[in-house]
Amino acid sequence: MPKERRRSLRESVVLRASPLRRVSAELSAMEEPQSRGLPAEGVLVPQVTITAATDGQSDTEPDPVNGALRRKLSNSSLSSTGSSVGHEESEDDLLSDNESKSKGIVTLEHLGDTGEAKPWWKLKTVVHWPFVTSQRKRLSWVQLAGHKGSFKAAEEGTILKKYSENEKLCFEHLREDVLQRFVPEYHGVVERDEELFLQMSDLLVKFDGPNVMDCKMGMRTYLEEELVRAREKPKLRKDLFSKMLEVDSEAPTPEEKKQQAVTKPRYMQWRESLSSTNTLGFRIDGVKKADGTCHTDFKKTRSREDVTEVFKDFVSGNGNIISSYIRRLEDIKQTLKASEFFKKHEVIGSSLLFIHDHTGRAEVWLIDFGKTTALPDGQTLDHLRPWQEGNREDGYLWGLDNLIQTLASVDTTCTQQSVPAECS
Ligand code: I3P
Repeated sequence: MPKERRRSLRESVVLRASPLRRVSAELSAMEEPQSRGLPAEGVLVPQVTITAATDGQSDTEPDPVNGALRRKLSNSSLSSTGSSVGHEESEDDLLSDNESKSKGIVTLEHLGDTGEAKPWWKLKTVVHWPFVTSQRKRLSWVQLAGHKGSFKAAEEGTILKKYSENEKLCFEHLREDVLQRFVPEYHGVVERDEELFLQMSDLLVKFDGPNVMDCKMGMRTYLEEELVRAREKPKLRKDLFSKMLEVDSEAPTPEEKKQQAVTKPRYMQWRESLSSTNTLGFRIDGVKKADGTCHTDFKKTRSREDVTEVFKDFVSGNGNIISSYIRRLEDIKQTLKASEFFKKHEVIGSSLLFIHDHTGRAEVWLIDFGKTTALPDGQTLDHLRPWQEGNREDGYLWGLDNLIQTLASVDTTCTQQSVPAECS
C-alpha cells in the first residue's frame, strides 16, 4: 500500500474515532406494511435508468497507481461477517477487478505459532471444506459472497476484515445499541502487513460442521449516492456486462451490446429484478452445507416458491431448525423496531447470516455494514415504505417480514409431511 494512502487511512481512523454521540430520542411506533397499504409482496422499487455517456471512457482499465488499493470491498460475507472498504470510495468511481471476487470456500491457515519462517497466514481457495474443529491451527471459513482477500485469520475466535471507515462507524455505534446482541462482537481496528483491518468475532466457531446461508436484505442493493454519481459521471463496466451476458444473453440493450459494457447501477438493478430483491425485499446470495457443497448461483431465485425450495434444502427438512430460525428472526425484528441505530441508518447491502449444525444449534446474525449509512441529523426511516429516490428507504423490514413468512411456509411443508421425504 502506498505510504500516502496508508497515512490517509490512519489519519481517518484517528480523526473519526471521536466518541459517538449518544442517541436519546425515543423510537416512534412502527407500522406494519399491511397497515400502510403495502402489498405483502410486490415490486416496490421504481427503476432508474442510467445511461453511460457514449463517449465516456471505460473504467475497466487498471489505475497504474492505486488500482488494487482502490478496489471496493464493501459487500463480502465470510464466516460470520462481511467485508468492506467504505462506500465513499466504492462503486462506480472504483475499478472493477474480475479476479477480486471469491465466492466459494476459503480456508485460512493460522501459521503464527509454528516457528516457521513463513507469513503468519496464507489464503487459499479450496473446493471441499474440511471443517475439523479439533485442528486448532486451521480456521476454516466460508466466503459466500464478496471479494477475495478481504479477510485474514486472527486469534482463535476472531477474524480480520478489510478496513472500512463506514463499517467501523457502524460497529462503534452498534456497541451502544440494542442490536448489539445480533451483530459480531467488534474488537477494534488492527494493522497487519501494513494494512488496516476490523477485528471481530468469528460466528462459526461455536458450530460443529456448520451450514451457512447468506441472505442480502432490502429491496435495493445500491446507495442513492451511487445513482447520483453514475448520473453525473457514468462509468462503463465491461466485467459487469460479461456477468450479465453469462446469465442472459438477451439482457443487455443494443446500446450496451455495442459498448460491451454497462454501468454498475444498471447491473445492480438488473440483478435485483432477476432475483427476489425487488419482489420480496431480500435475496439468497450463497449457501454452504455441512457436506461440503457450496452454491452461490442464486441469481434467478426469484419467486417465493423458489426461495422456499432453497431453504427447505438448506435445513434438510428439519422443522426444528426452521422454528429456531423463525424465533430468532422475530426477535431480530422486534429489536430492529426498537433500535435507534436502525432508525437512523440507510441499510444497504447488509446480510442476515443463517448458521445451524447437526446439534440443532441455529442462529441468525446481522452482518456487512460497509454500505450502511447514517442519515442526516433528524431524518429517520421506517424501512417499510416503498423507495423513491430521495427518501432513502431500503425496505429492510418489509424484506424481513417476507423472509419470516417464507420460512413459516417451509416449516408448514416440512411438519405436514408424515415422512418428510420431499424435505430431506
Ligand atoms: C455483485 C454484487 C455485489 C456488488 C458487486 C457486484 O454482483 O451485486 O453486491 O458489490 O459490485 O458485482 P454479483 O452478485 O452478480 O456478482 P457491492 O455491493 O459492494 O457494490 P462490484 O463488482 O463493484 O464489486
